[in-house]
Amino acid sequence: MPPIRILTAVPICDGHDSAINTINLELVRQGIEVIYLGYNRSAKDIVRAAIQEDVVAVGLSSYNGGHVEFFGQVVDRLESARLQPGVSVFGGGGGTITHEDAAIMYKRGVNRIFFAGTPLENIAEYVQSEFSKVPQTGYHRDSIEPDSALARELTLIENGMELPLAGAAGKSPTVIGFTGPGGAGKTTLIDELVLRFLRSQPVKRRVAILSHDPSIISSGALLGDRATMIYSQSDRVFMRSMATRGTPGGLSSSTERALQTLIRSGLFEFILVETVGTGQESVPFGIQKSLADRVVLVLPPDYGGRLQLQKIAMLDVADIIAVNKSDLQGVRTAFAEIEARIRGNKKKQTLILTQANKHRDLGVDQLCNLLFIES
Ligand code: B12
Repeated sequence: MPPIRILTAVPICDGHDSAINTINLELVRQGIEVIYLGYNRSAKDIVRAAIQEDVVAVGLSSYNGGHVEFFGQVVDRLESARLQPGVSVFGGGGGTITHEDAAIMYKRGVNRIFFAGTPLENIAEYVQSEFSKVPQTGYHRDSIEPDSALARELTLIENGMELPLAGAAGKSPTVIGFTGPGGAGKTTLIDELVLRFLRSQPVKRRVAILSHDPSIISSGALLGDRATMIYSQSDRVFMRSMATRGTPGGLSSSTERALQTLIRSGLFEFILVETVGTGQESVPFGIQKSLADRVVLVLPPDYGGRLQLQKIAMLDVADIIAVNKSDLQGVRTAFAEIEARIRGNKKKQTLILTQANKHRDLGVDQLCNLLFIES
């Protein structure tokens, strides 16, 4: 049985994320793949993410007092998307959600509310028993959401089904791979690049993100890159989170087919693929970079010294090396050491400094030009 995939989030004007963080971890431990969207999220953003991720259910953690209306809005929006089967909505909010409120919420279509004091195992049991048998085989044929069929196709691919490649092979989008160790800032960098894409390209143009996170031993996964994304919450962005499901090296065994499907959909100008945090010997897009047109290695300045650099295989393969977090100490040394390391490769490789957590960073602008304009 493929793992159950659900989306969790905290509503708009609500920063109480401690409960959902605890619940997410318990669900992951029980083998569930949890896509976490983060806190302060609108009903529109939640439903867009649920459709793109093709989840069976949405779990909301609400403490701001607006739960009756907010849960209802999420249910209504999901119903209007006409997905088959529909996506269930459940959640909790400790003592802020009374039994009377819950009764109204059930009438509006909410599947289940968990009250204060519920043991976490009960929540995990509910998710397992309620959603493990939801069939995800059809193509959302009646859905009015253009992304829903593509999202379902990606689910079928991930679950190991052999599908004919649909869609015409028209103008191919540029596939850009992003890799590097965990904590280098890959997700924030991608989000900043998306912001520049949305601002500089005509409004009809869209971008896709295929983002990977590791599965843990019991087969669950916390797919949390969406929670870091600010600008990628846009109808012009199709984002899909994939768990590695046991495949080592940074990507999933389904990545290649998922990429072919995104390419042939004809919907995107660029496809940005983010690997999990990788180790020294990883070359996730292949030595010949068969999986991406361009590959960006994102490194933090504190990689541990010149000797460590010799061991990073991606330094021989990447087209662009972005030393991110360029506000940190030691960045000048890092730049000089990496420059010396790649000089011997005698390849056309570009080395730049970026600070993705800063607005209008010139290094990110430069990276954006290299990838979106000069590509
Ligand atoms: C911790 C906490 C905080 C922390 C939040 C830390 C964080 N990052 O989450 C801090 C101190 C920062 C904080 C701040 C504020 N808080 Co506060 N906070 C709480 C507190 C004490 C606990 C909430 C909690 O995390 N519980 C732990 C969870 C695990 O247990 P639980 O709530 O019982 O939930 C169970 C089930 O409901 C279920 N569940 C919960 N969510 C979900 C989701 C899913 C998907 C599922 C399946 C189940 C589920 O699982 C749990 C298992 O038993 C509550 C009071 C309380 N006792 O509930 C107030 C409370 C929620 N806060 C409150 C307020 C007012 C605020 C502030 C506005 C205060 C202020 N004036 O600044 C700010 C706003 C913060 C913001 N940005 O939104 C009020 C809300 C009142 C309301 N809505 O009418 C409360 C109720 C306190 C009160 N009695 O006044 N808060």
